[in-house]
Amino acid sequence: MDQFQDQSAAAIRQPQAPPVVRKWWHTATVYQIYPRSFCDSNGDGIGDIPGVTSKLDYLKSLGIDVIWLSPIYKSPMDDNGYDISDYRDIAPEFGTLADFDHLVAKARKHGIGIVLDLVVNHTSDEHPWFVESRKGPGNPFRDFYIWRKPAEDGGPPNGLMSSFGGPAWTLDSETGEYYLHMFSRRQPDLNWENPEVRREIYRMMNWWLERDIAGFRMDVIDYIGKQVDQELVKDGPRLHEYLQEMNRETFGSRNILTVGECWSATPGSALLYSGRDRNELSMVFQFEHVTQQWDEVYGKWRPKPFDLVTLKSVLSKWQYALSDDGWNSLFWGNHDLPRAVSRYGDVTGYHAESAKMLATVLHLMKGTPFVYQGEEIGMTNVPFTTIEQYRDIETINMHRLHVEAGLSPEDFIRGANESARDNARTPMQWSAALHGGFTKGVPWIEVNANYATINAEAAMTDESSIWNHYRKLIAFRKTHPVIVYGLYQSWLDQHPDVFVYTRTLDKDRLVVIANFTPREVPLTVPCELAVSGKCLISNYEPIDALPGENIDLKPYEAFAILSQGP
Ligand code: TEU
Ligand code: CA
Repeated sequence: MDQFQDQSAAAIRQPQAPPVVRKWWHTATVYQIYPRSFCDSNGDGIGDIPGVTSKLDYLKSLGIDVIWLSPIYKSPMDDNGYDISDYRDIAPEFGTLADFDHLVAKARKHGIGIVLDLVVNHTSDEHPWFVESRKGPGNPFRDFYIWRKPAEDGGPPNGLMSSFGGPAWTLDSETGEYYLHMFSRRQPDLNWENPEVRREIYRMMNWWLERDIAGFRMDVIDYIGKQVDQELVKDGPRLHEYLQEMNRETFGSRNILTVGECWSATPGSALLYSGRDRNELSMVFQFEHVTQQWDEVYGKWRPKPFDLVTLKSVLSKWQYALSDDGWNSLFWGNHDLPRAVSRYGDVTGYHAESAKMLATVLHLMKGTPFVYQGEEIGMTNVPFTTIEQYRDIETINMHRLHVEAGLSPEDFIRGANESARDNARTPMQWSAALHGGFTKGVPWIEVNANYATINAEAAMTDESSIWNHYRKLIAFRKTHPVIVYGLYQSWLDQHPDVFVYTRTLDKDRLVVIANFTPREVPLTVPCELAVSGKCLISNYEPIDALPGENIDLKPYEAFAILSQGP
């Protein structure tokens, strides 16, 4: 026992049987593709579906099972496709329906399923439903969206605010009423209380399911039960009723993966979404480990200093809460978040070590891991210096609002360098060729200048690369049930520098130890963790035994030791 071992009270939990119903996605690893930034096949500077298809061999050799494709539907691209104007067609810059069908079929041949992004909280203002809706109260589509009369002073009906800044209401001069948009004014919110809206969405979902997709990632799905007049948006009273209806009417009888994006999820609500008898979703994305790092006032634009004790407490809380029922998603990054290695690692001193450490910690937890494109080669945040280099509507809007409110442009850029969504959206770095091999034309957003050293081609030929580390972790999930179903327990919760946890299944025990700092850290190993076995993975020399005494961890050192009983 040492000073950091504070959990003797939480006596060692007894390993128990794995969940009765095993699902294919329990052993799967998902890879997220942001199509615009992945691979451009025709030189117009924009990634596209044939580009994705051309990289299936790459993804196969990484070992992933599922691709989550960010939206590829027809869209004016106000929010890069999260504003859909036709749910049953593909954006021309991304290709055609035939290209999509070809991708699905070819991916299946590689053993890879395609998960589509389902964006049904809102549409584009160019969607024919909205074009009709805004014609006026008599129109049959009026109630497809959320219209309200102005407040008495003529202003917005209430105080709801858009995620992208400013009021969530825009006055439509045509009819003198306001419509709701929780995101940009070009993304009007659908009215889920209208049964016809729900019916149309379910028909559309079934149309895609017939095309043999492997599932849906559901954009801001915790918004659909909103009660606008109560200013209640997330986790509204009818949310779970709608999800159960959706499940019944669409994918319930199919063996697919569904994951809801739920910024409001708590361990309690996650059990409602993903509990075994709930007939809702496979799992949700929760964001507590992300938002606990945000400033109370300025949010992500002024992140707090990294605090490992808090991060561990959040991740462990979720591991414990969904230990016997429900299922966790595991992720460090996505297309909205900064690059993981920039946020949690050290890109200057220990780029490879820290990227591998992060992968080790995440992939050996219980849940389904999600890898965001480029994470597997350690892509980093991009050091843009002016607002003109950014493309994201959120960043551009927030820049205007913050600068108007008195923030200096330099301070804003400093925050954007850490938190802007474009950090994740610079093109995938394939090789040391011009523009990182992403395009033969001019990329829609600048490539990160570090592509000369950080690129897939270099990573794949280097036995000790971050890429090969990911590859091993992804493969172990297939061969080691303890990674998939083992009981999770955390250790040394108050230790400020080191993350320690164990996974236990039958006679198998995995001990995972990770140093989250660029310093050497001496560690007193709790005697319960003394083990000898074999080193499953490490980012320095393999270690296959732990004495129940002091060890010295190298900067960002992370390893896992597997002991298998008789
Ligand atoms: O994101 C939901 C969302 O709330 C984000 O806007 C989030 O608050 C922000 O990115 C944090 O920095 C989803 C999609 O993932 C995002 O890309 C879309 O812009 C948004 O919905 C609207 O569809
Ligand atoms: Ca293209």
